[in-house]
Amino acid sequence: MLVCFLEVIIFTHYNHAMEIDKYLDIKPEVAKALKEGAPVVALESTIISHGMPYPKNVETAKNVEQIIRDAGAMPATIAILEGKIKIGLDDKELEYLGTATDIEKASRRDLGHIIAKGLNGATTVAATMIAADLAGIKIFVTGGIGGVHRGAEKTFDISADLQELSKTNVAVICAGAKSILDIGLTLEYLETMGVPVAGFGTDELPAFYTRHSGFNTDFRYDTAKEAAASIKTKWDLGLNGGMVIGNPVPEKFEMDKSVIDKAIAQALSEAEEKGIKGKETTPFLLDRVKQLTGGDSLETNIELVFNNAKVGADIAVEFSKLK
Ligand code: PSU
Ligand code: MN
Repeated sequence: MLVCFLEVIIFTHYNHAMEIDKYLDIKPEVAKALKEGAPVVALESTIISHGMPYPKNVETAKNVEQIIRDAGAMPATIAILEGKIKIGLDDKELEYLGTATDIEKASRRDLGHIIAKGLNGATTVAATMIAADLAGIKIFVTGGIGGVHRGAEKTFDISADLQELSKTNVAVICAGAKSILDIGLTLEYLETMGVPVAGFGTDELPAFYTRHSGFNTDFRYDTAKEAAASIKTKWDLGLNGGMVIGNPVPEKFEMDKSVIDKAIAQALSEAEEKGIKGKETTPFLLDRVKQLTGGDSLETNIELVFNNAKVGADIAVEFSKLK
């Protein structure tokens, strides 16, 4: 009876693994690093397809990968291409993501549909976490996470990124959340869902373009080693879910708070006027803020991602030593 029970468990588990394999396409150098337990860093693709203009988007994606390699880790940019979950992209694929117009924004809800139809998708934070977890990657670097939108008490607009952080075991290194969101409510939501939020070298959650949001984080880590130990301990305790590590943009690339606040206020009122809803909201706001602030915000955006890549790679290196 026990043997039979175990067989069912093992068989079901094996079957699930087989089914996943047919959807996943892991780049050989990434597969090798994972097999050896070497440090690997996941990267999202929405930032390439929807977040920055060409050619800066592709240039940035390549530079981010190089920064991660230089810090001793293996980069794995994640996207859905022709219905396959690609873990690790080559230069041609990065170029395609940065130029093509048939790339859908893919979050948790969209994955099954996009993959079944053989379509292309740029993965959000939530979807990148899911894909990274399937491949066995535990550390993920991005620019900013989604969150609770301003006025969410009326619109119910809360990013699926937050639910994902409560259940999928991937740590996210980011520059906090843009103030297109309600940062205070985002932190309340994460607290309710049991997601730890830490500042890297700061007591505050950064506000993406600026180093300060006025909201303190729960914890502060000053070294990659401390951050890695905290992540490892959480999962050792069986506490599922991710962790947010907020890394502020370097001071010399920070934006002027009044400039960015003004652009955000205008973008929000335009979104309301136009009745923008659902998955269009975040891309609309990001795009308007970008246009209203001109080249400055793009420069800041690029620099903060570089900074996150270095810190994320250092954390991945420390994390790999703990296993
Ligand atoms: N915030 C940013 N830049 C981004 C995003 C958010 O500052 O590129 C993207 C990320 O991919 C994030 C997604 O996961 O938007 C959240 O979208 P939504 O709010 O629709 O869940
Ligand atoms: Mn939303």
